[in-house]
Amino acid sequence: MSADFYRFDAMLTLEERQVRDAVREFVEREVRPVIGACWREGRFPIELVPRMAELGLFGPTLPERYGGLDLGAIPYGLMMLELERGDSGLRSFASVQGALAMYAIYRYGSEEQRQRWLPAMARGERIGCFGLTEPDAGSDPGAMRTRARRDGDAYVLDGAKRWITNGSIADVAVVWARDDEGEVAGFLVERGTPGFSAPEIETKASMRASVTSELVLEGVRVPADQRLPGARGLGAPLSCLTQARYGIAWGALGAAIACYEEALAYTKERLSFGRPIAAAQLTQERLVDMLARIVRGQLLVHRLGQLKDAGQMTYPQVSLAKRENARAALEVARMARELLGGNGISTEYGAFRHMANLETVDTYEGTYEIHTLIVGREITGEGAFGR
Ligand code: TGC
Ligand code: FAD
Repeated sequence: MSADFYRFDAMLTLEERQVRDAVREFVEREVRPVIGACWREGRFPIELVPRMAELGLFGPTLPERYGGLDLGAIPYGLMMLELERGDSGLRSFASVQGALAMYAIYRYGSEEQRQRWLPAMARGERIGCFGLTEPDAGSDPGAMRTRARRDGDAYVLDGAKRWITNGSIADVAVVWARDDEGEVAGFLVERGTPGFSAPEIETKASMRASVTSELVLEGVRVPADQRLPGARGLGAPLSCLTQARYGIAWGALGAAIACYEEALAYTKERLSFGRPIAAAQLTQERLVDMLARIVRGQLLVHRLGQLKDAGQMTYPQVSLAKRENARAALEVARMARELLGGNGISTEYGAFRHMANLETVDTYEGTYEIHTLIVGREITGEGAFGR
């Protein structure tokens, strides 16, 4: 029995199933066999990037003239789900490349900036990152300290970003900073620009098959035409987060489904006290709890996708879905790890790796608490963030 308990499949169109199947097959054939070792070694499998590009995983909802596939929200979500069935780190790569860096350039960039970066990024020939979080400004990005001072025909950037996915391997960093007027603005900072470096964070016990970095900006001179002309104010980077959070709400379910399927198969095979552990009532309760979270999550993101395509999706709706599905997936992974007993802590199985990754998924792109407060503000009209 797969995780498709409510015939979710039947809600999908033929095109949606084809897109999903292509990514599923890639993950089965090319990701699953190597990902446990990559994770153990703390290595992002960068050799998979060209194949991911071929599958259209980078910016697939963007128009074809920029290298996208003009895909709708549901097939995009299915892509993220299947990718994260393999590993959250791979989905993170695609989210940052497509929904954060490419989306920022698409939505706020000049035509020249779009032409220069988007098709090459869609082909996976150029890698992007998105620098919003700082050492002292994570949940509250409005408290950012990075500054962009105008100096003739350039801006001079000073500051630091932290926890930046793809940072050390990126050709271009979308960096958010306050300008002389105190407005949040976006800048395209290219690798190799003097004063700019991106040291990798090597201490992660989560997302080990993903590159995460600091961005150091010390007097970095960026030509004025590398400012994103359409981005003014904090709403610009936050609107990019809405795109990525949407994909994460789908993606997290992929990790949950991988954990559920692994635990179900394992408990049917594994004997204890002379019978499969799947025959124990307590095991069945766990399995049903896992399945229930997955089914709820599937229905939630499918409806969210419909709203997105209809142009009716609001960012608090996205917050609710990210909050629920990231937390549900983490709970599913924890239950799977437990059901696998000692094997549950081994990277020969997926449960622990997914569980550790999902600790990040629950935190990044807005923590559980921040999404609670976003939805809380929406329904009460009262902001409770503290500022
Ligand atoms: P606030 O007054 O609420 O908002 C300022 C302006 O922005 C608008 N806005 C949004 N627009 C689109 N989408 C959203 N999600 C938006 N959230 C807010 C808002 O309407 C307002 O517009 P306007 O026209 O009225 O000016 O700003 P605030 O400073 O009070 O902040 C609110 C808060 C806490 C919700 C926001 O700061 C927040 O979302 N914090 C969480 C930060 C976060 O999620 N960081 C993620 C960094 S990127 C990342 O983690 C990548 S990991 C990716 C991967 O590897 O997959
Ligand atoms: P804090 O903001 O310091 O929060 C700490 C705790 O306090 C949390 O539990 C939080 O919920 C709670 N808290 C904070 N404020 C409140 C409040 N008002 N009420 C109640 N509780 C509160 N960022 C990027 O910009 N780009 C990236 O590519 C990126 N990739 C990432 C990859 C990884 C592996 C990780 C771990 C993070 C990444 N991030 C990235 C950063 C991520 O978005 C932040 O870690 C996240 O937004 C939380 O910020 P923080 O770590 O500073 O935690």
